[in-house]
Amino acid sequence: ATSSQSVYRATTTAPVNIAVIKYWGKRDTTLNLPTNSSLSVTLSQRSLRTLTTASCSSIYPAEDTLNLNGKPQDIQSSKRTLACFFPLRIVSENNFPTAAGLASSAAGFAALVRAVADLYQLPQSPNELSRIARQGSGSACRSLMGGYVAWRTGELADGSDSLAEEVAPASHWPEMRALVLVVSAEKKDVPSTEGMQTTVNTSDLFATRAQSVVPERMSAIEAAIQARDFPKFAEITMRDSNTFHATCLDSWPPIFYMNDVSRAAVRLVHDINTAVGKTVAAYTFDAGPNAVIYYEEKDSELVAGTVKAILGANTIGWEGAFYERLANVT
Ligand code: 2P0
Repeated sequence: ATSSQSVYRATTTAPVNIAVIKYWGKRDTTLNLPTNSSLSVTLSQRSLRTLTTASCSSIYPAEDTLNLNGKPQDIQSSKRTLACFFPLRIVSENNFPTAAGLASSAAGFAALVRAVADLYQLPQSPNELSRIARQGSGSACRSLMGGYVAWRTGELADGSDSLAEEVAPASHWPEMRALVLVVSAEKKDVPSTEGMQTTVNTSDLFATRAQSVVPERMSAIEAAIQARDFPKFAEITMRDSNTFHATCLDSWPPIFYMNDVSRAAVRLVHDINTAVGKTVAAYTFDAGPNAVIYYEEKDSELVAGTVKAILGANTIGWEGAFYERLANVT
């Protein structure tokens, strides 16, 4: 092919991140600015990841296209996708269920922004790219970095200081493990964007969570991560998941993301911790019934083994029921 017919391509992957301090609520829906800061653990890309190729060529038709999981997508009607776009052809694939509360939009928009930045060889740092990814999906800004990542709510009206930053690399706490329990691969009933605005507009508990509960938890969990204090990290993680789901229940009409299997996982984790007399496991749930259980490698047999033995029959998967991940990004 002559150079005028060349196709320029960049392929990248981005990981899923699972929040331990949850993002829920926007103070600006256009710029996608959150009402509170959040903090997450980035999972390894060995299984839960988005693979995206961005390409451009003079031989392509003028229109931008996006193909997700083998199907052409209607991007012209999706303002959030267009906000991240140049004239391009994008092909993206998740190796896990899309929109099932497994952070597919986080990995998806992070991979999209990174692929486009790589294609055009843009000099921006991951922190700067996080500002773009945030406008696709809030949680996506935290998937541009590995390890422990905070998304600072920021104070400026234009959102320029609402960015993600690495709190600690994965190598800081190499014993950390995450077990992803796939309870359902169905698309969630209430999409996050819609659910969080219902909560912002109707829940009485919400303001307390955003204004006083979360800021204290952010400092406390950052200190726990720096000190590799698993019991502290675990308690804050479990409490924040519970508070987030409490504001969902307090919304009007109420929003339910957890189901009976999710609640069985909560009880089981508390039973394990009570039985051994210390906190060795922590659960967290996003906008869906699937559980992520954090534990340390030394407790793998006890935690992952017990959870698999007791809840294995109640979980489903797309390649088996369990997905064990190191919180390491390559
Ligand atoms: C989080 N979640 O911090 C929280 C916890 C779900 C529960 O971020 O509207 O898909 O696209 O900015 O990022 C899911 O919400 O929402 C989410 P948008 P997003 O991970």
